[in-house]
This record gives sequence, C-alpha cells and structure tokens, in this order.
Amino acid sequence: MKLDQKEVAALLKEMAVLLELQGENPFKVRAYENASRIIEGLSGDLEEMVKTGEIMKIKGIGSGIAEKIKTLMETGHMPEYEELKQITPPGLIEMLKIPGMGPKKIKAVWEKLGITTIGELEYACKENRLADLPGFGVRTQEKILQGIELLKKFKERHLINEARAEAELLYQALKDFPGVIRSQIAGSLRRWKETVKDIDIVASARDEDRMKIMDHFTSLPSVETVVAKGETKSSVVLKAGMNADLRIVSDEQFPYALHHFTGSKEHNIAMREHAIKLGLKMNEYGLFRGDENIPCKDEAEIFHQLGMDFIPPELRENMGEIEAALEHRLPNLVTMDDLRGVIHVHSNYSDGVNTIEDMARAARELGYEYLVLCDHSKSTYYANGLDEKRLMEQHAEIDRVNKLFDDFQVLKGTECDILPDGSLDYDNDTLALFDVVVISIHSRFNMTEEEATQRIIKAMENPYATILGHPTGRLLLARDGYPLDMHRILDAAADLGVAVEINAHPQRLDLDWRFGKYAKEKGVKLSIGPDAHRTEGLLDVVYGLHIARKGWQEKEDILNCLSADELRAFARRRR
Ligand code: DGT
Ligand code: CA
Ligand code: ZN
Repeated sequence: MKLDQKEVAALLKEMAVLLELQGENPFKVRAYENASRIIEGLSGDLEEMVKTGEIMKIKGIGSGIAEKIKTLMETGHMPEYEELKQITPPGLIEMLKIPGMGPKKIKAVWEKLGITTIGELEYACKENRLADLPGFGVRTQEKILQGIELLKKFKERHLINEARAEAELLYQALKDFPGVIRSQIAGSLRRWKETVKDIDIVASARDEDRMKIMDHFTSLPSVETVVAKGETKSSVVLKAGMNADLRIVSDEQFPYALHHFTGSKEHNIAMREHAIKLGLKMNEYGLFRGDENIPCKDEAEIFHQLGMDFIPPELRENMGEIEAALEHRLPNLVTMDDLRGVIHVHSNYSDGVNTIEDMARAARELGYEYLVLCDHSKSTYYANGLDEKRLMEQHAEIDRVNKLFDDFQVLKGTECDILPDGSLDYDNDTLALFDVVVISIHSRFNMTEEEATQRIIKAMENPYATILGHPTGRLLLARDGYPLDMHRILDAAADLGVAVEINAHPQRLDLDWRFGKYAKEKGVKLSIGPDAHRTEGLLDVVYGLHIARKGWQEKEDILNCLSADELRAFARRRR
C-alpha cells in the first residue's frame, strides 16, 4: 500500500487524537499535530524525501516522528498507530464529526459515562446525563444533540455534484455495454434535485442479456459491495458511500419505467390520477386502456397520449407542471446556450486562486462574452477583502486585461458585504465605480427572522445594489441558512428592481428552486453565479442553470442572458 502526502498527514492527525483520547501528555499530542500540518503543507515530494533522508531534517518534525513516517512510507504500517486503533473504540473517532465534540469532551464522556458510540451519546443527552458533567452543561448537551441530528440527517443524502460524478461513471460503463439497448440516469439526479439519496439507472435489454449486464454492473470498479442482484434489479453500495440501483426492463417498457423511476413520487401520483380521469391506468410497466397497453416509443409519447406537452424532468415535482402541460403553457426553460456572461467570480485579489486574466481566459474559452468579477469587500478581512486603495489597483488590472480581447470583457463588480445594520461595506461614491454590485451577508448569522429580513431589505434599498447574493447563506448538508421571510425578500426585490442570485456552487444552490416560481410571478430577475474561486469553478454554472430550470425560469428571467451593455444598463437604472 502506497500512501500519499495527504494520507500521511491525515494519519498523523488521527494519531494526535488517539493519543489525546488515551490521555497521553499534551506535548506528544502537539508534536503529532504539528507534524501533520507540516506534512500537509510540504511542497517537496515526500517519497523522495524519505529516500534521501531529507525527512529527518524538516524543521518542526522531531526525529522520533520522522522515523515513524519513514517506516510508514516504506512498509505501509505505523505499529504505534495500529496499537492505539486497537484499544480505542471506533465510535469515539466518529464523534469528532459532531460540532463541539473535540478529543477532550469525547474523552470525558468515555471515561465518566462509559460512552463509546454516537447512539449512546444521543441517548445520554436525551437522558440529561451531560447536564451536570464538568465541562458540559444543559446548553452544550442541547448543541451536541442538534449536531447528532444533523449528522444523522445528512448521512442519508449527497451533494448533486458528487452524485452526478459517480452516476456518470456508471452510466458511461453501461450505455455501450453489449446487450444494453437504451439506458438513462433517472431519479432525483435526472430531476436535478439539490441533494440526492441514491443513484437510479434504468436500462432496457432482451431477457437473455440481462444477467451478463448485471454481472458487469455489480463488478464495476467503483462498486464496494453488492446488496442485491437479480434479473430486473441490482443494488450496490459504491466506494463513495452512495447506493446505486440498476433496473433492467424490456425495450417496450423502457419509456414507462424511465418515467416512473424519474419521479418524483408526487408527480407520479398526480399523473396516475389524471390518467384515471381519462379512463386509463398508468404504472411503471405501461399505459393501459383496460388490459391493453397503449404503445409509446418514448416519454414524449406518454405525455402526448395523456393530452400533455412534454414535461422536462426538472419540473416533475407536482408543483403545477401537470396543469400547465395540459394547458400548453409550460415555460420554455432557459438553457446553457442562452447564458452570455458569468456573474460572480473571485480572483486572487481576494480569496480566489487564479488571476483576473486566468479567469477571463477560462470564461472566454467556455464561450461566454463577459464575466463580472466580484471580489470581496473590505470587511471580509478573512477573505482578503479589498479596501479602496487595492480596489483602484484591481480596476487598473481589469482595464489592462480588457485590452487583450476584442470579443470578451471583464466587468467591474464586487461582492459587497451587507453589514449587521443593513448598510453596505463601501460608501456610495465607491459603489458608483462598479458596473455591477452583488450584496451578500458573511457575518452575524445568528439573527431572528425579522432582523435578518429587515437587514437584507435595507441593504437592497441602496440604489447601487444590483444582485442579492446567496440569499440564505445555507451550506447544503452542513448548515441551515439564517431564517428569512423569503416571500417578503422577493416582494422587496420586485419593488426595488434588485435581482436575486441563484448561487451555483453545489453546496449552496441558494436561492432555493422552490421559490423560483414566486420570483417569476413577481417579475424578479435571477442571476446565476458560480461564485468561482478558481477557473474550474466556472463549470459549476451548470448546477445553477438546472436549479433555475427547476424554478421554471426562462431566458427572459435570467440576468446572464443579457449582453454586457444590457447588464450595465440594468444596474444603472436604479442609481
Ligand atoms: P432521492 O430521495 O433523492 O433518491 O429521490 P428519488 O426521487 O430518486 O426517489 P427514489 O430513489 O426513492 O425513487 C425513484 C423514483 O421512483 C421516484 O422518484 C418515483 C418512483 N417511486 C418510488 N417510490 C414510489 C411510490 O411509492 N409511488 C410512486 N408513484 N412512485 C415511486
Ligand atoms: Ca433516487
Ligand atoms: Zn459570498
């Protein structure tokens, strides 16, 4: 087994935790923590450093630990680590994932209450046993319980980008495999839901080909364990920790099965109810009049037979799409090709990795006409926010980059902080220097709904505000957003002519798509922003685009579909 630098660093860090749990002396614990940090940040080749003996000379790593790293790299083993692992219940390590549970607290519940698993800890909290434990108390107990809840809930779902990457691997391995006639990714992934529970794939094949396709599927390299394997359905757990199901049907059944397993469940139920009204029966095997199946070669024909226009998968959430499809008034959803510019991109002037020129070239390469650079404002010191002086330097740099292209431009933007009192982080004279002003909250999240709503509305009232960035501040599967009255925010955005962002970062996807229809009804323009901190981040636009589609958005509703000049004019007309 060969370990890379990151794995060695992680192992050293875990070593520090194990030592602390076992009550080892703090200096020794600290030594491993330091070694882990140094190895993680090492620029040289660790394997090479072990070979040449250079490892023994790195500052901050004692000779004892260096010797252990050497053994680890050479043999794949660190005996002391393995012994500690042996005597430490694994549940204790898992507890580190609970916010607020560090090694000290874990050691305390282990020693004082004999708790070795998260389940036991949850029970103990509910029994109020941590209330009087030194170093804990009622509030800490409550927080631990909340942390456990989050952990339980979030283990069951996955971020869309991670699930898509895994699903795509499976799909690519299946679609041209001998015997597979048609195949497609279904389920919540096909509907582009912001998080997914598992991967659903539907394929069609002749009966005699099914088992060899199932053999192939269950032995793919990304599969960890096979939960079930049969002629019609196989279920596996992937190494990435996700479940994936493959269903194989006959090619005649494929359209009905694809529709059924795309869901959502609520959409399916409403479709069935409508079919019944027409005297038909609909399920995953077909569309029946009496006992006779009405043949449909694809999904579009199924909808057609039911008197509906084709409903794009993103809209299949039983939120009015069936009525709209019957009345031929489904939206003409925005597409990737409609997007002319990328809005909300960071550079190395604040917390981004790449230069302005790098970001510009990458965006141009992807076919965009412009990008709106939105580095952080001065209060976000932790993100290297720009004060007025550095802002001038940045604007000079933008002017320089803009001379390089005649078919692409960088617009001057900012992601300006909304301060706790709802004022903006730059004064109006400074804000007047930007083409586009995104306003976002990055501090003081612990407000009441009323306070947070007021704070944002006040900020939007500033005539220089163009777009409200990541409106709730949520981090999917990690942190809820601040409480907001989103309807009031959208009403205010409509009145004031401020656009609202769909932050396209896969951990945000904020504005939530469930508010898309309301925003559209009110006439609020939405802006798709990748919030890219490196060139690859520009690719996240695709998630924002599909979330926009999920929220019924058309080309006319999306700010990115304007030309650069139209976007400038959009910002100017409030000033
Ligand atoms: P998730 O939770 O992210 O996996 O979401 P889905 O929608 O992928 O849900 P999943 O994997 O449980 O099931 C896939 C599809 O199968 C679902 O979207 C609709 C269909 N389905 C599952 N259970 C039922 C059911 O009880 N009734 C109906 N009508 N359809 C169902
Ligand atoms: Ca699913
Ligand atoms: Zn931000």
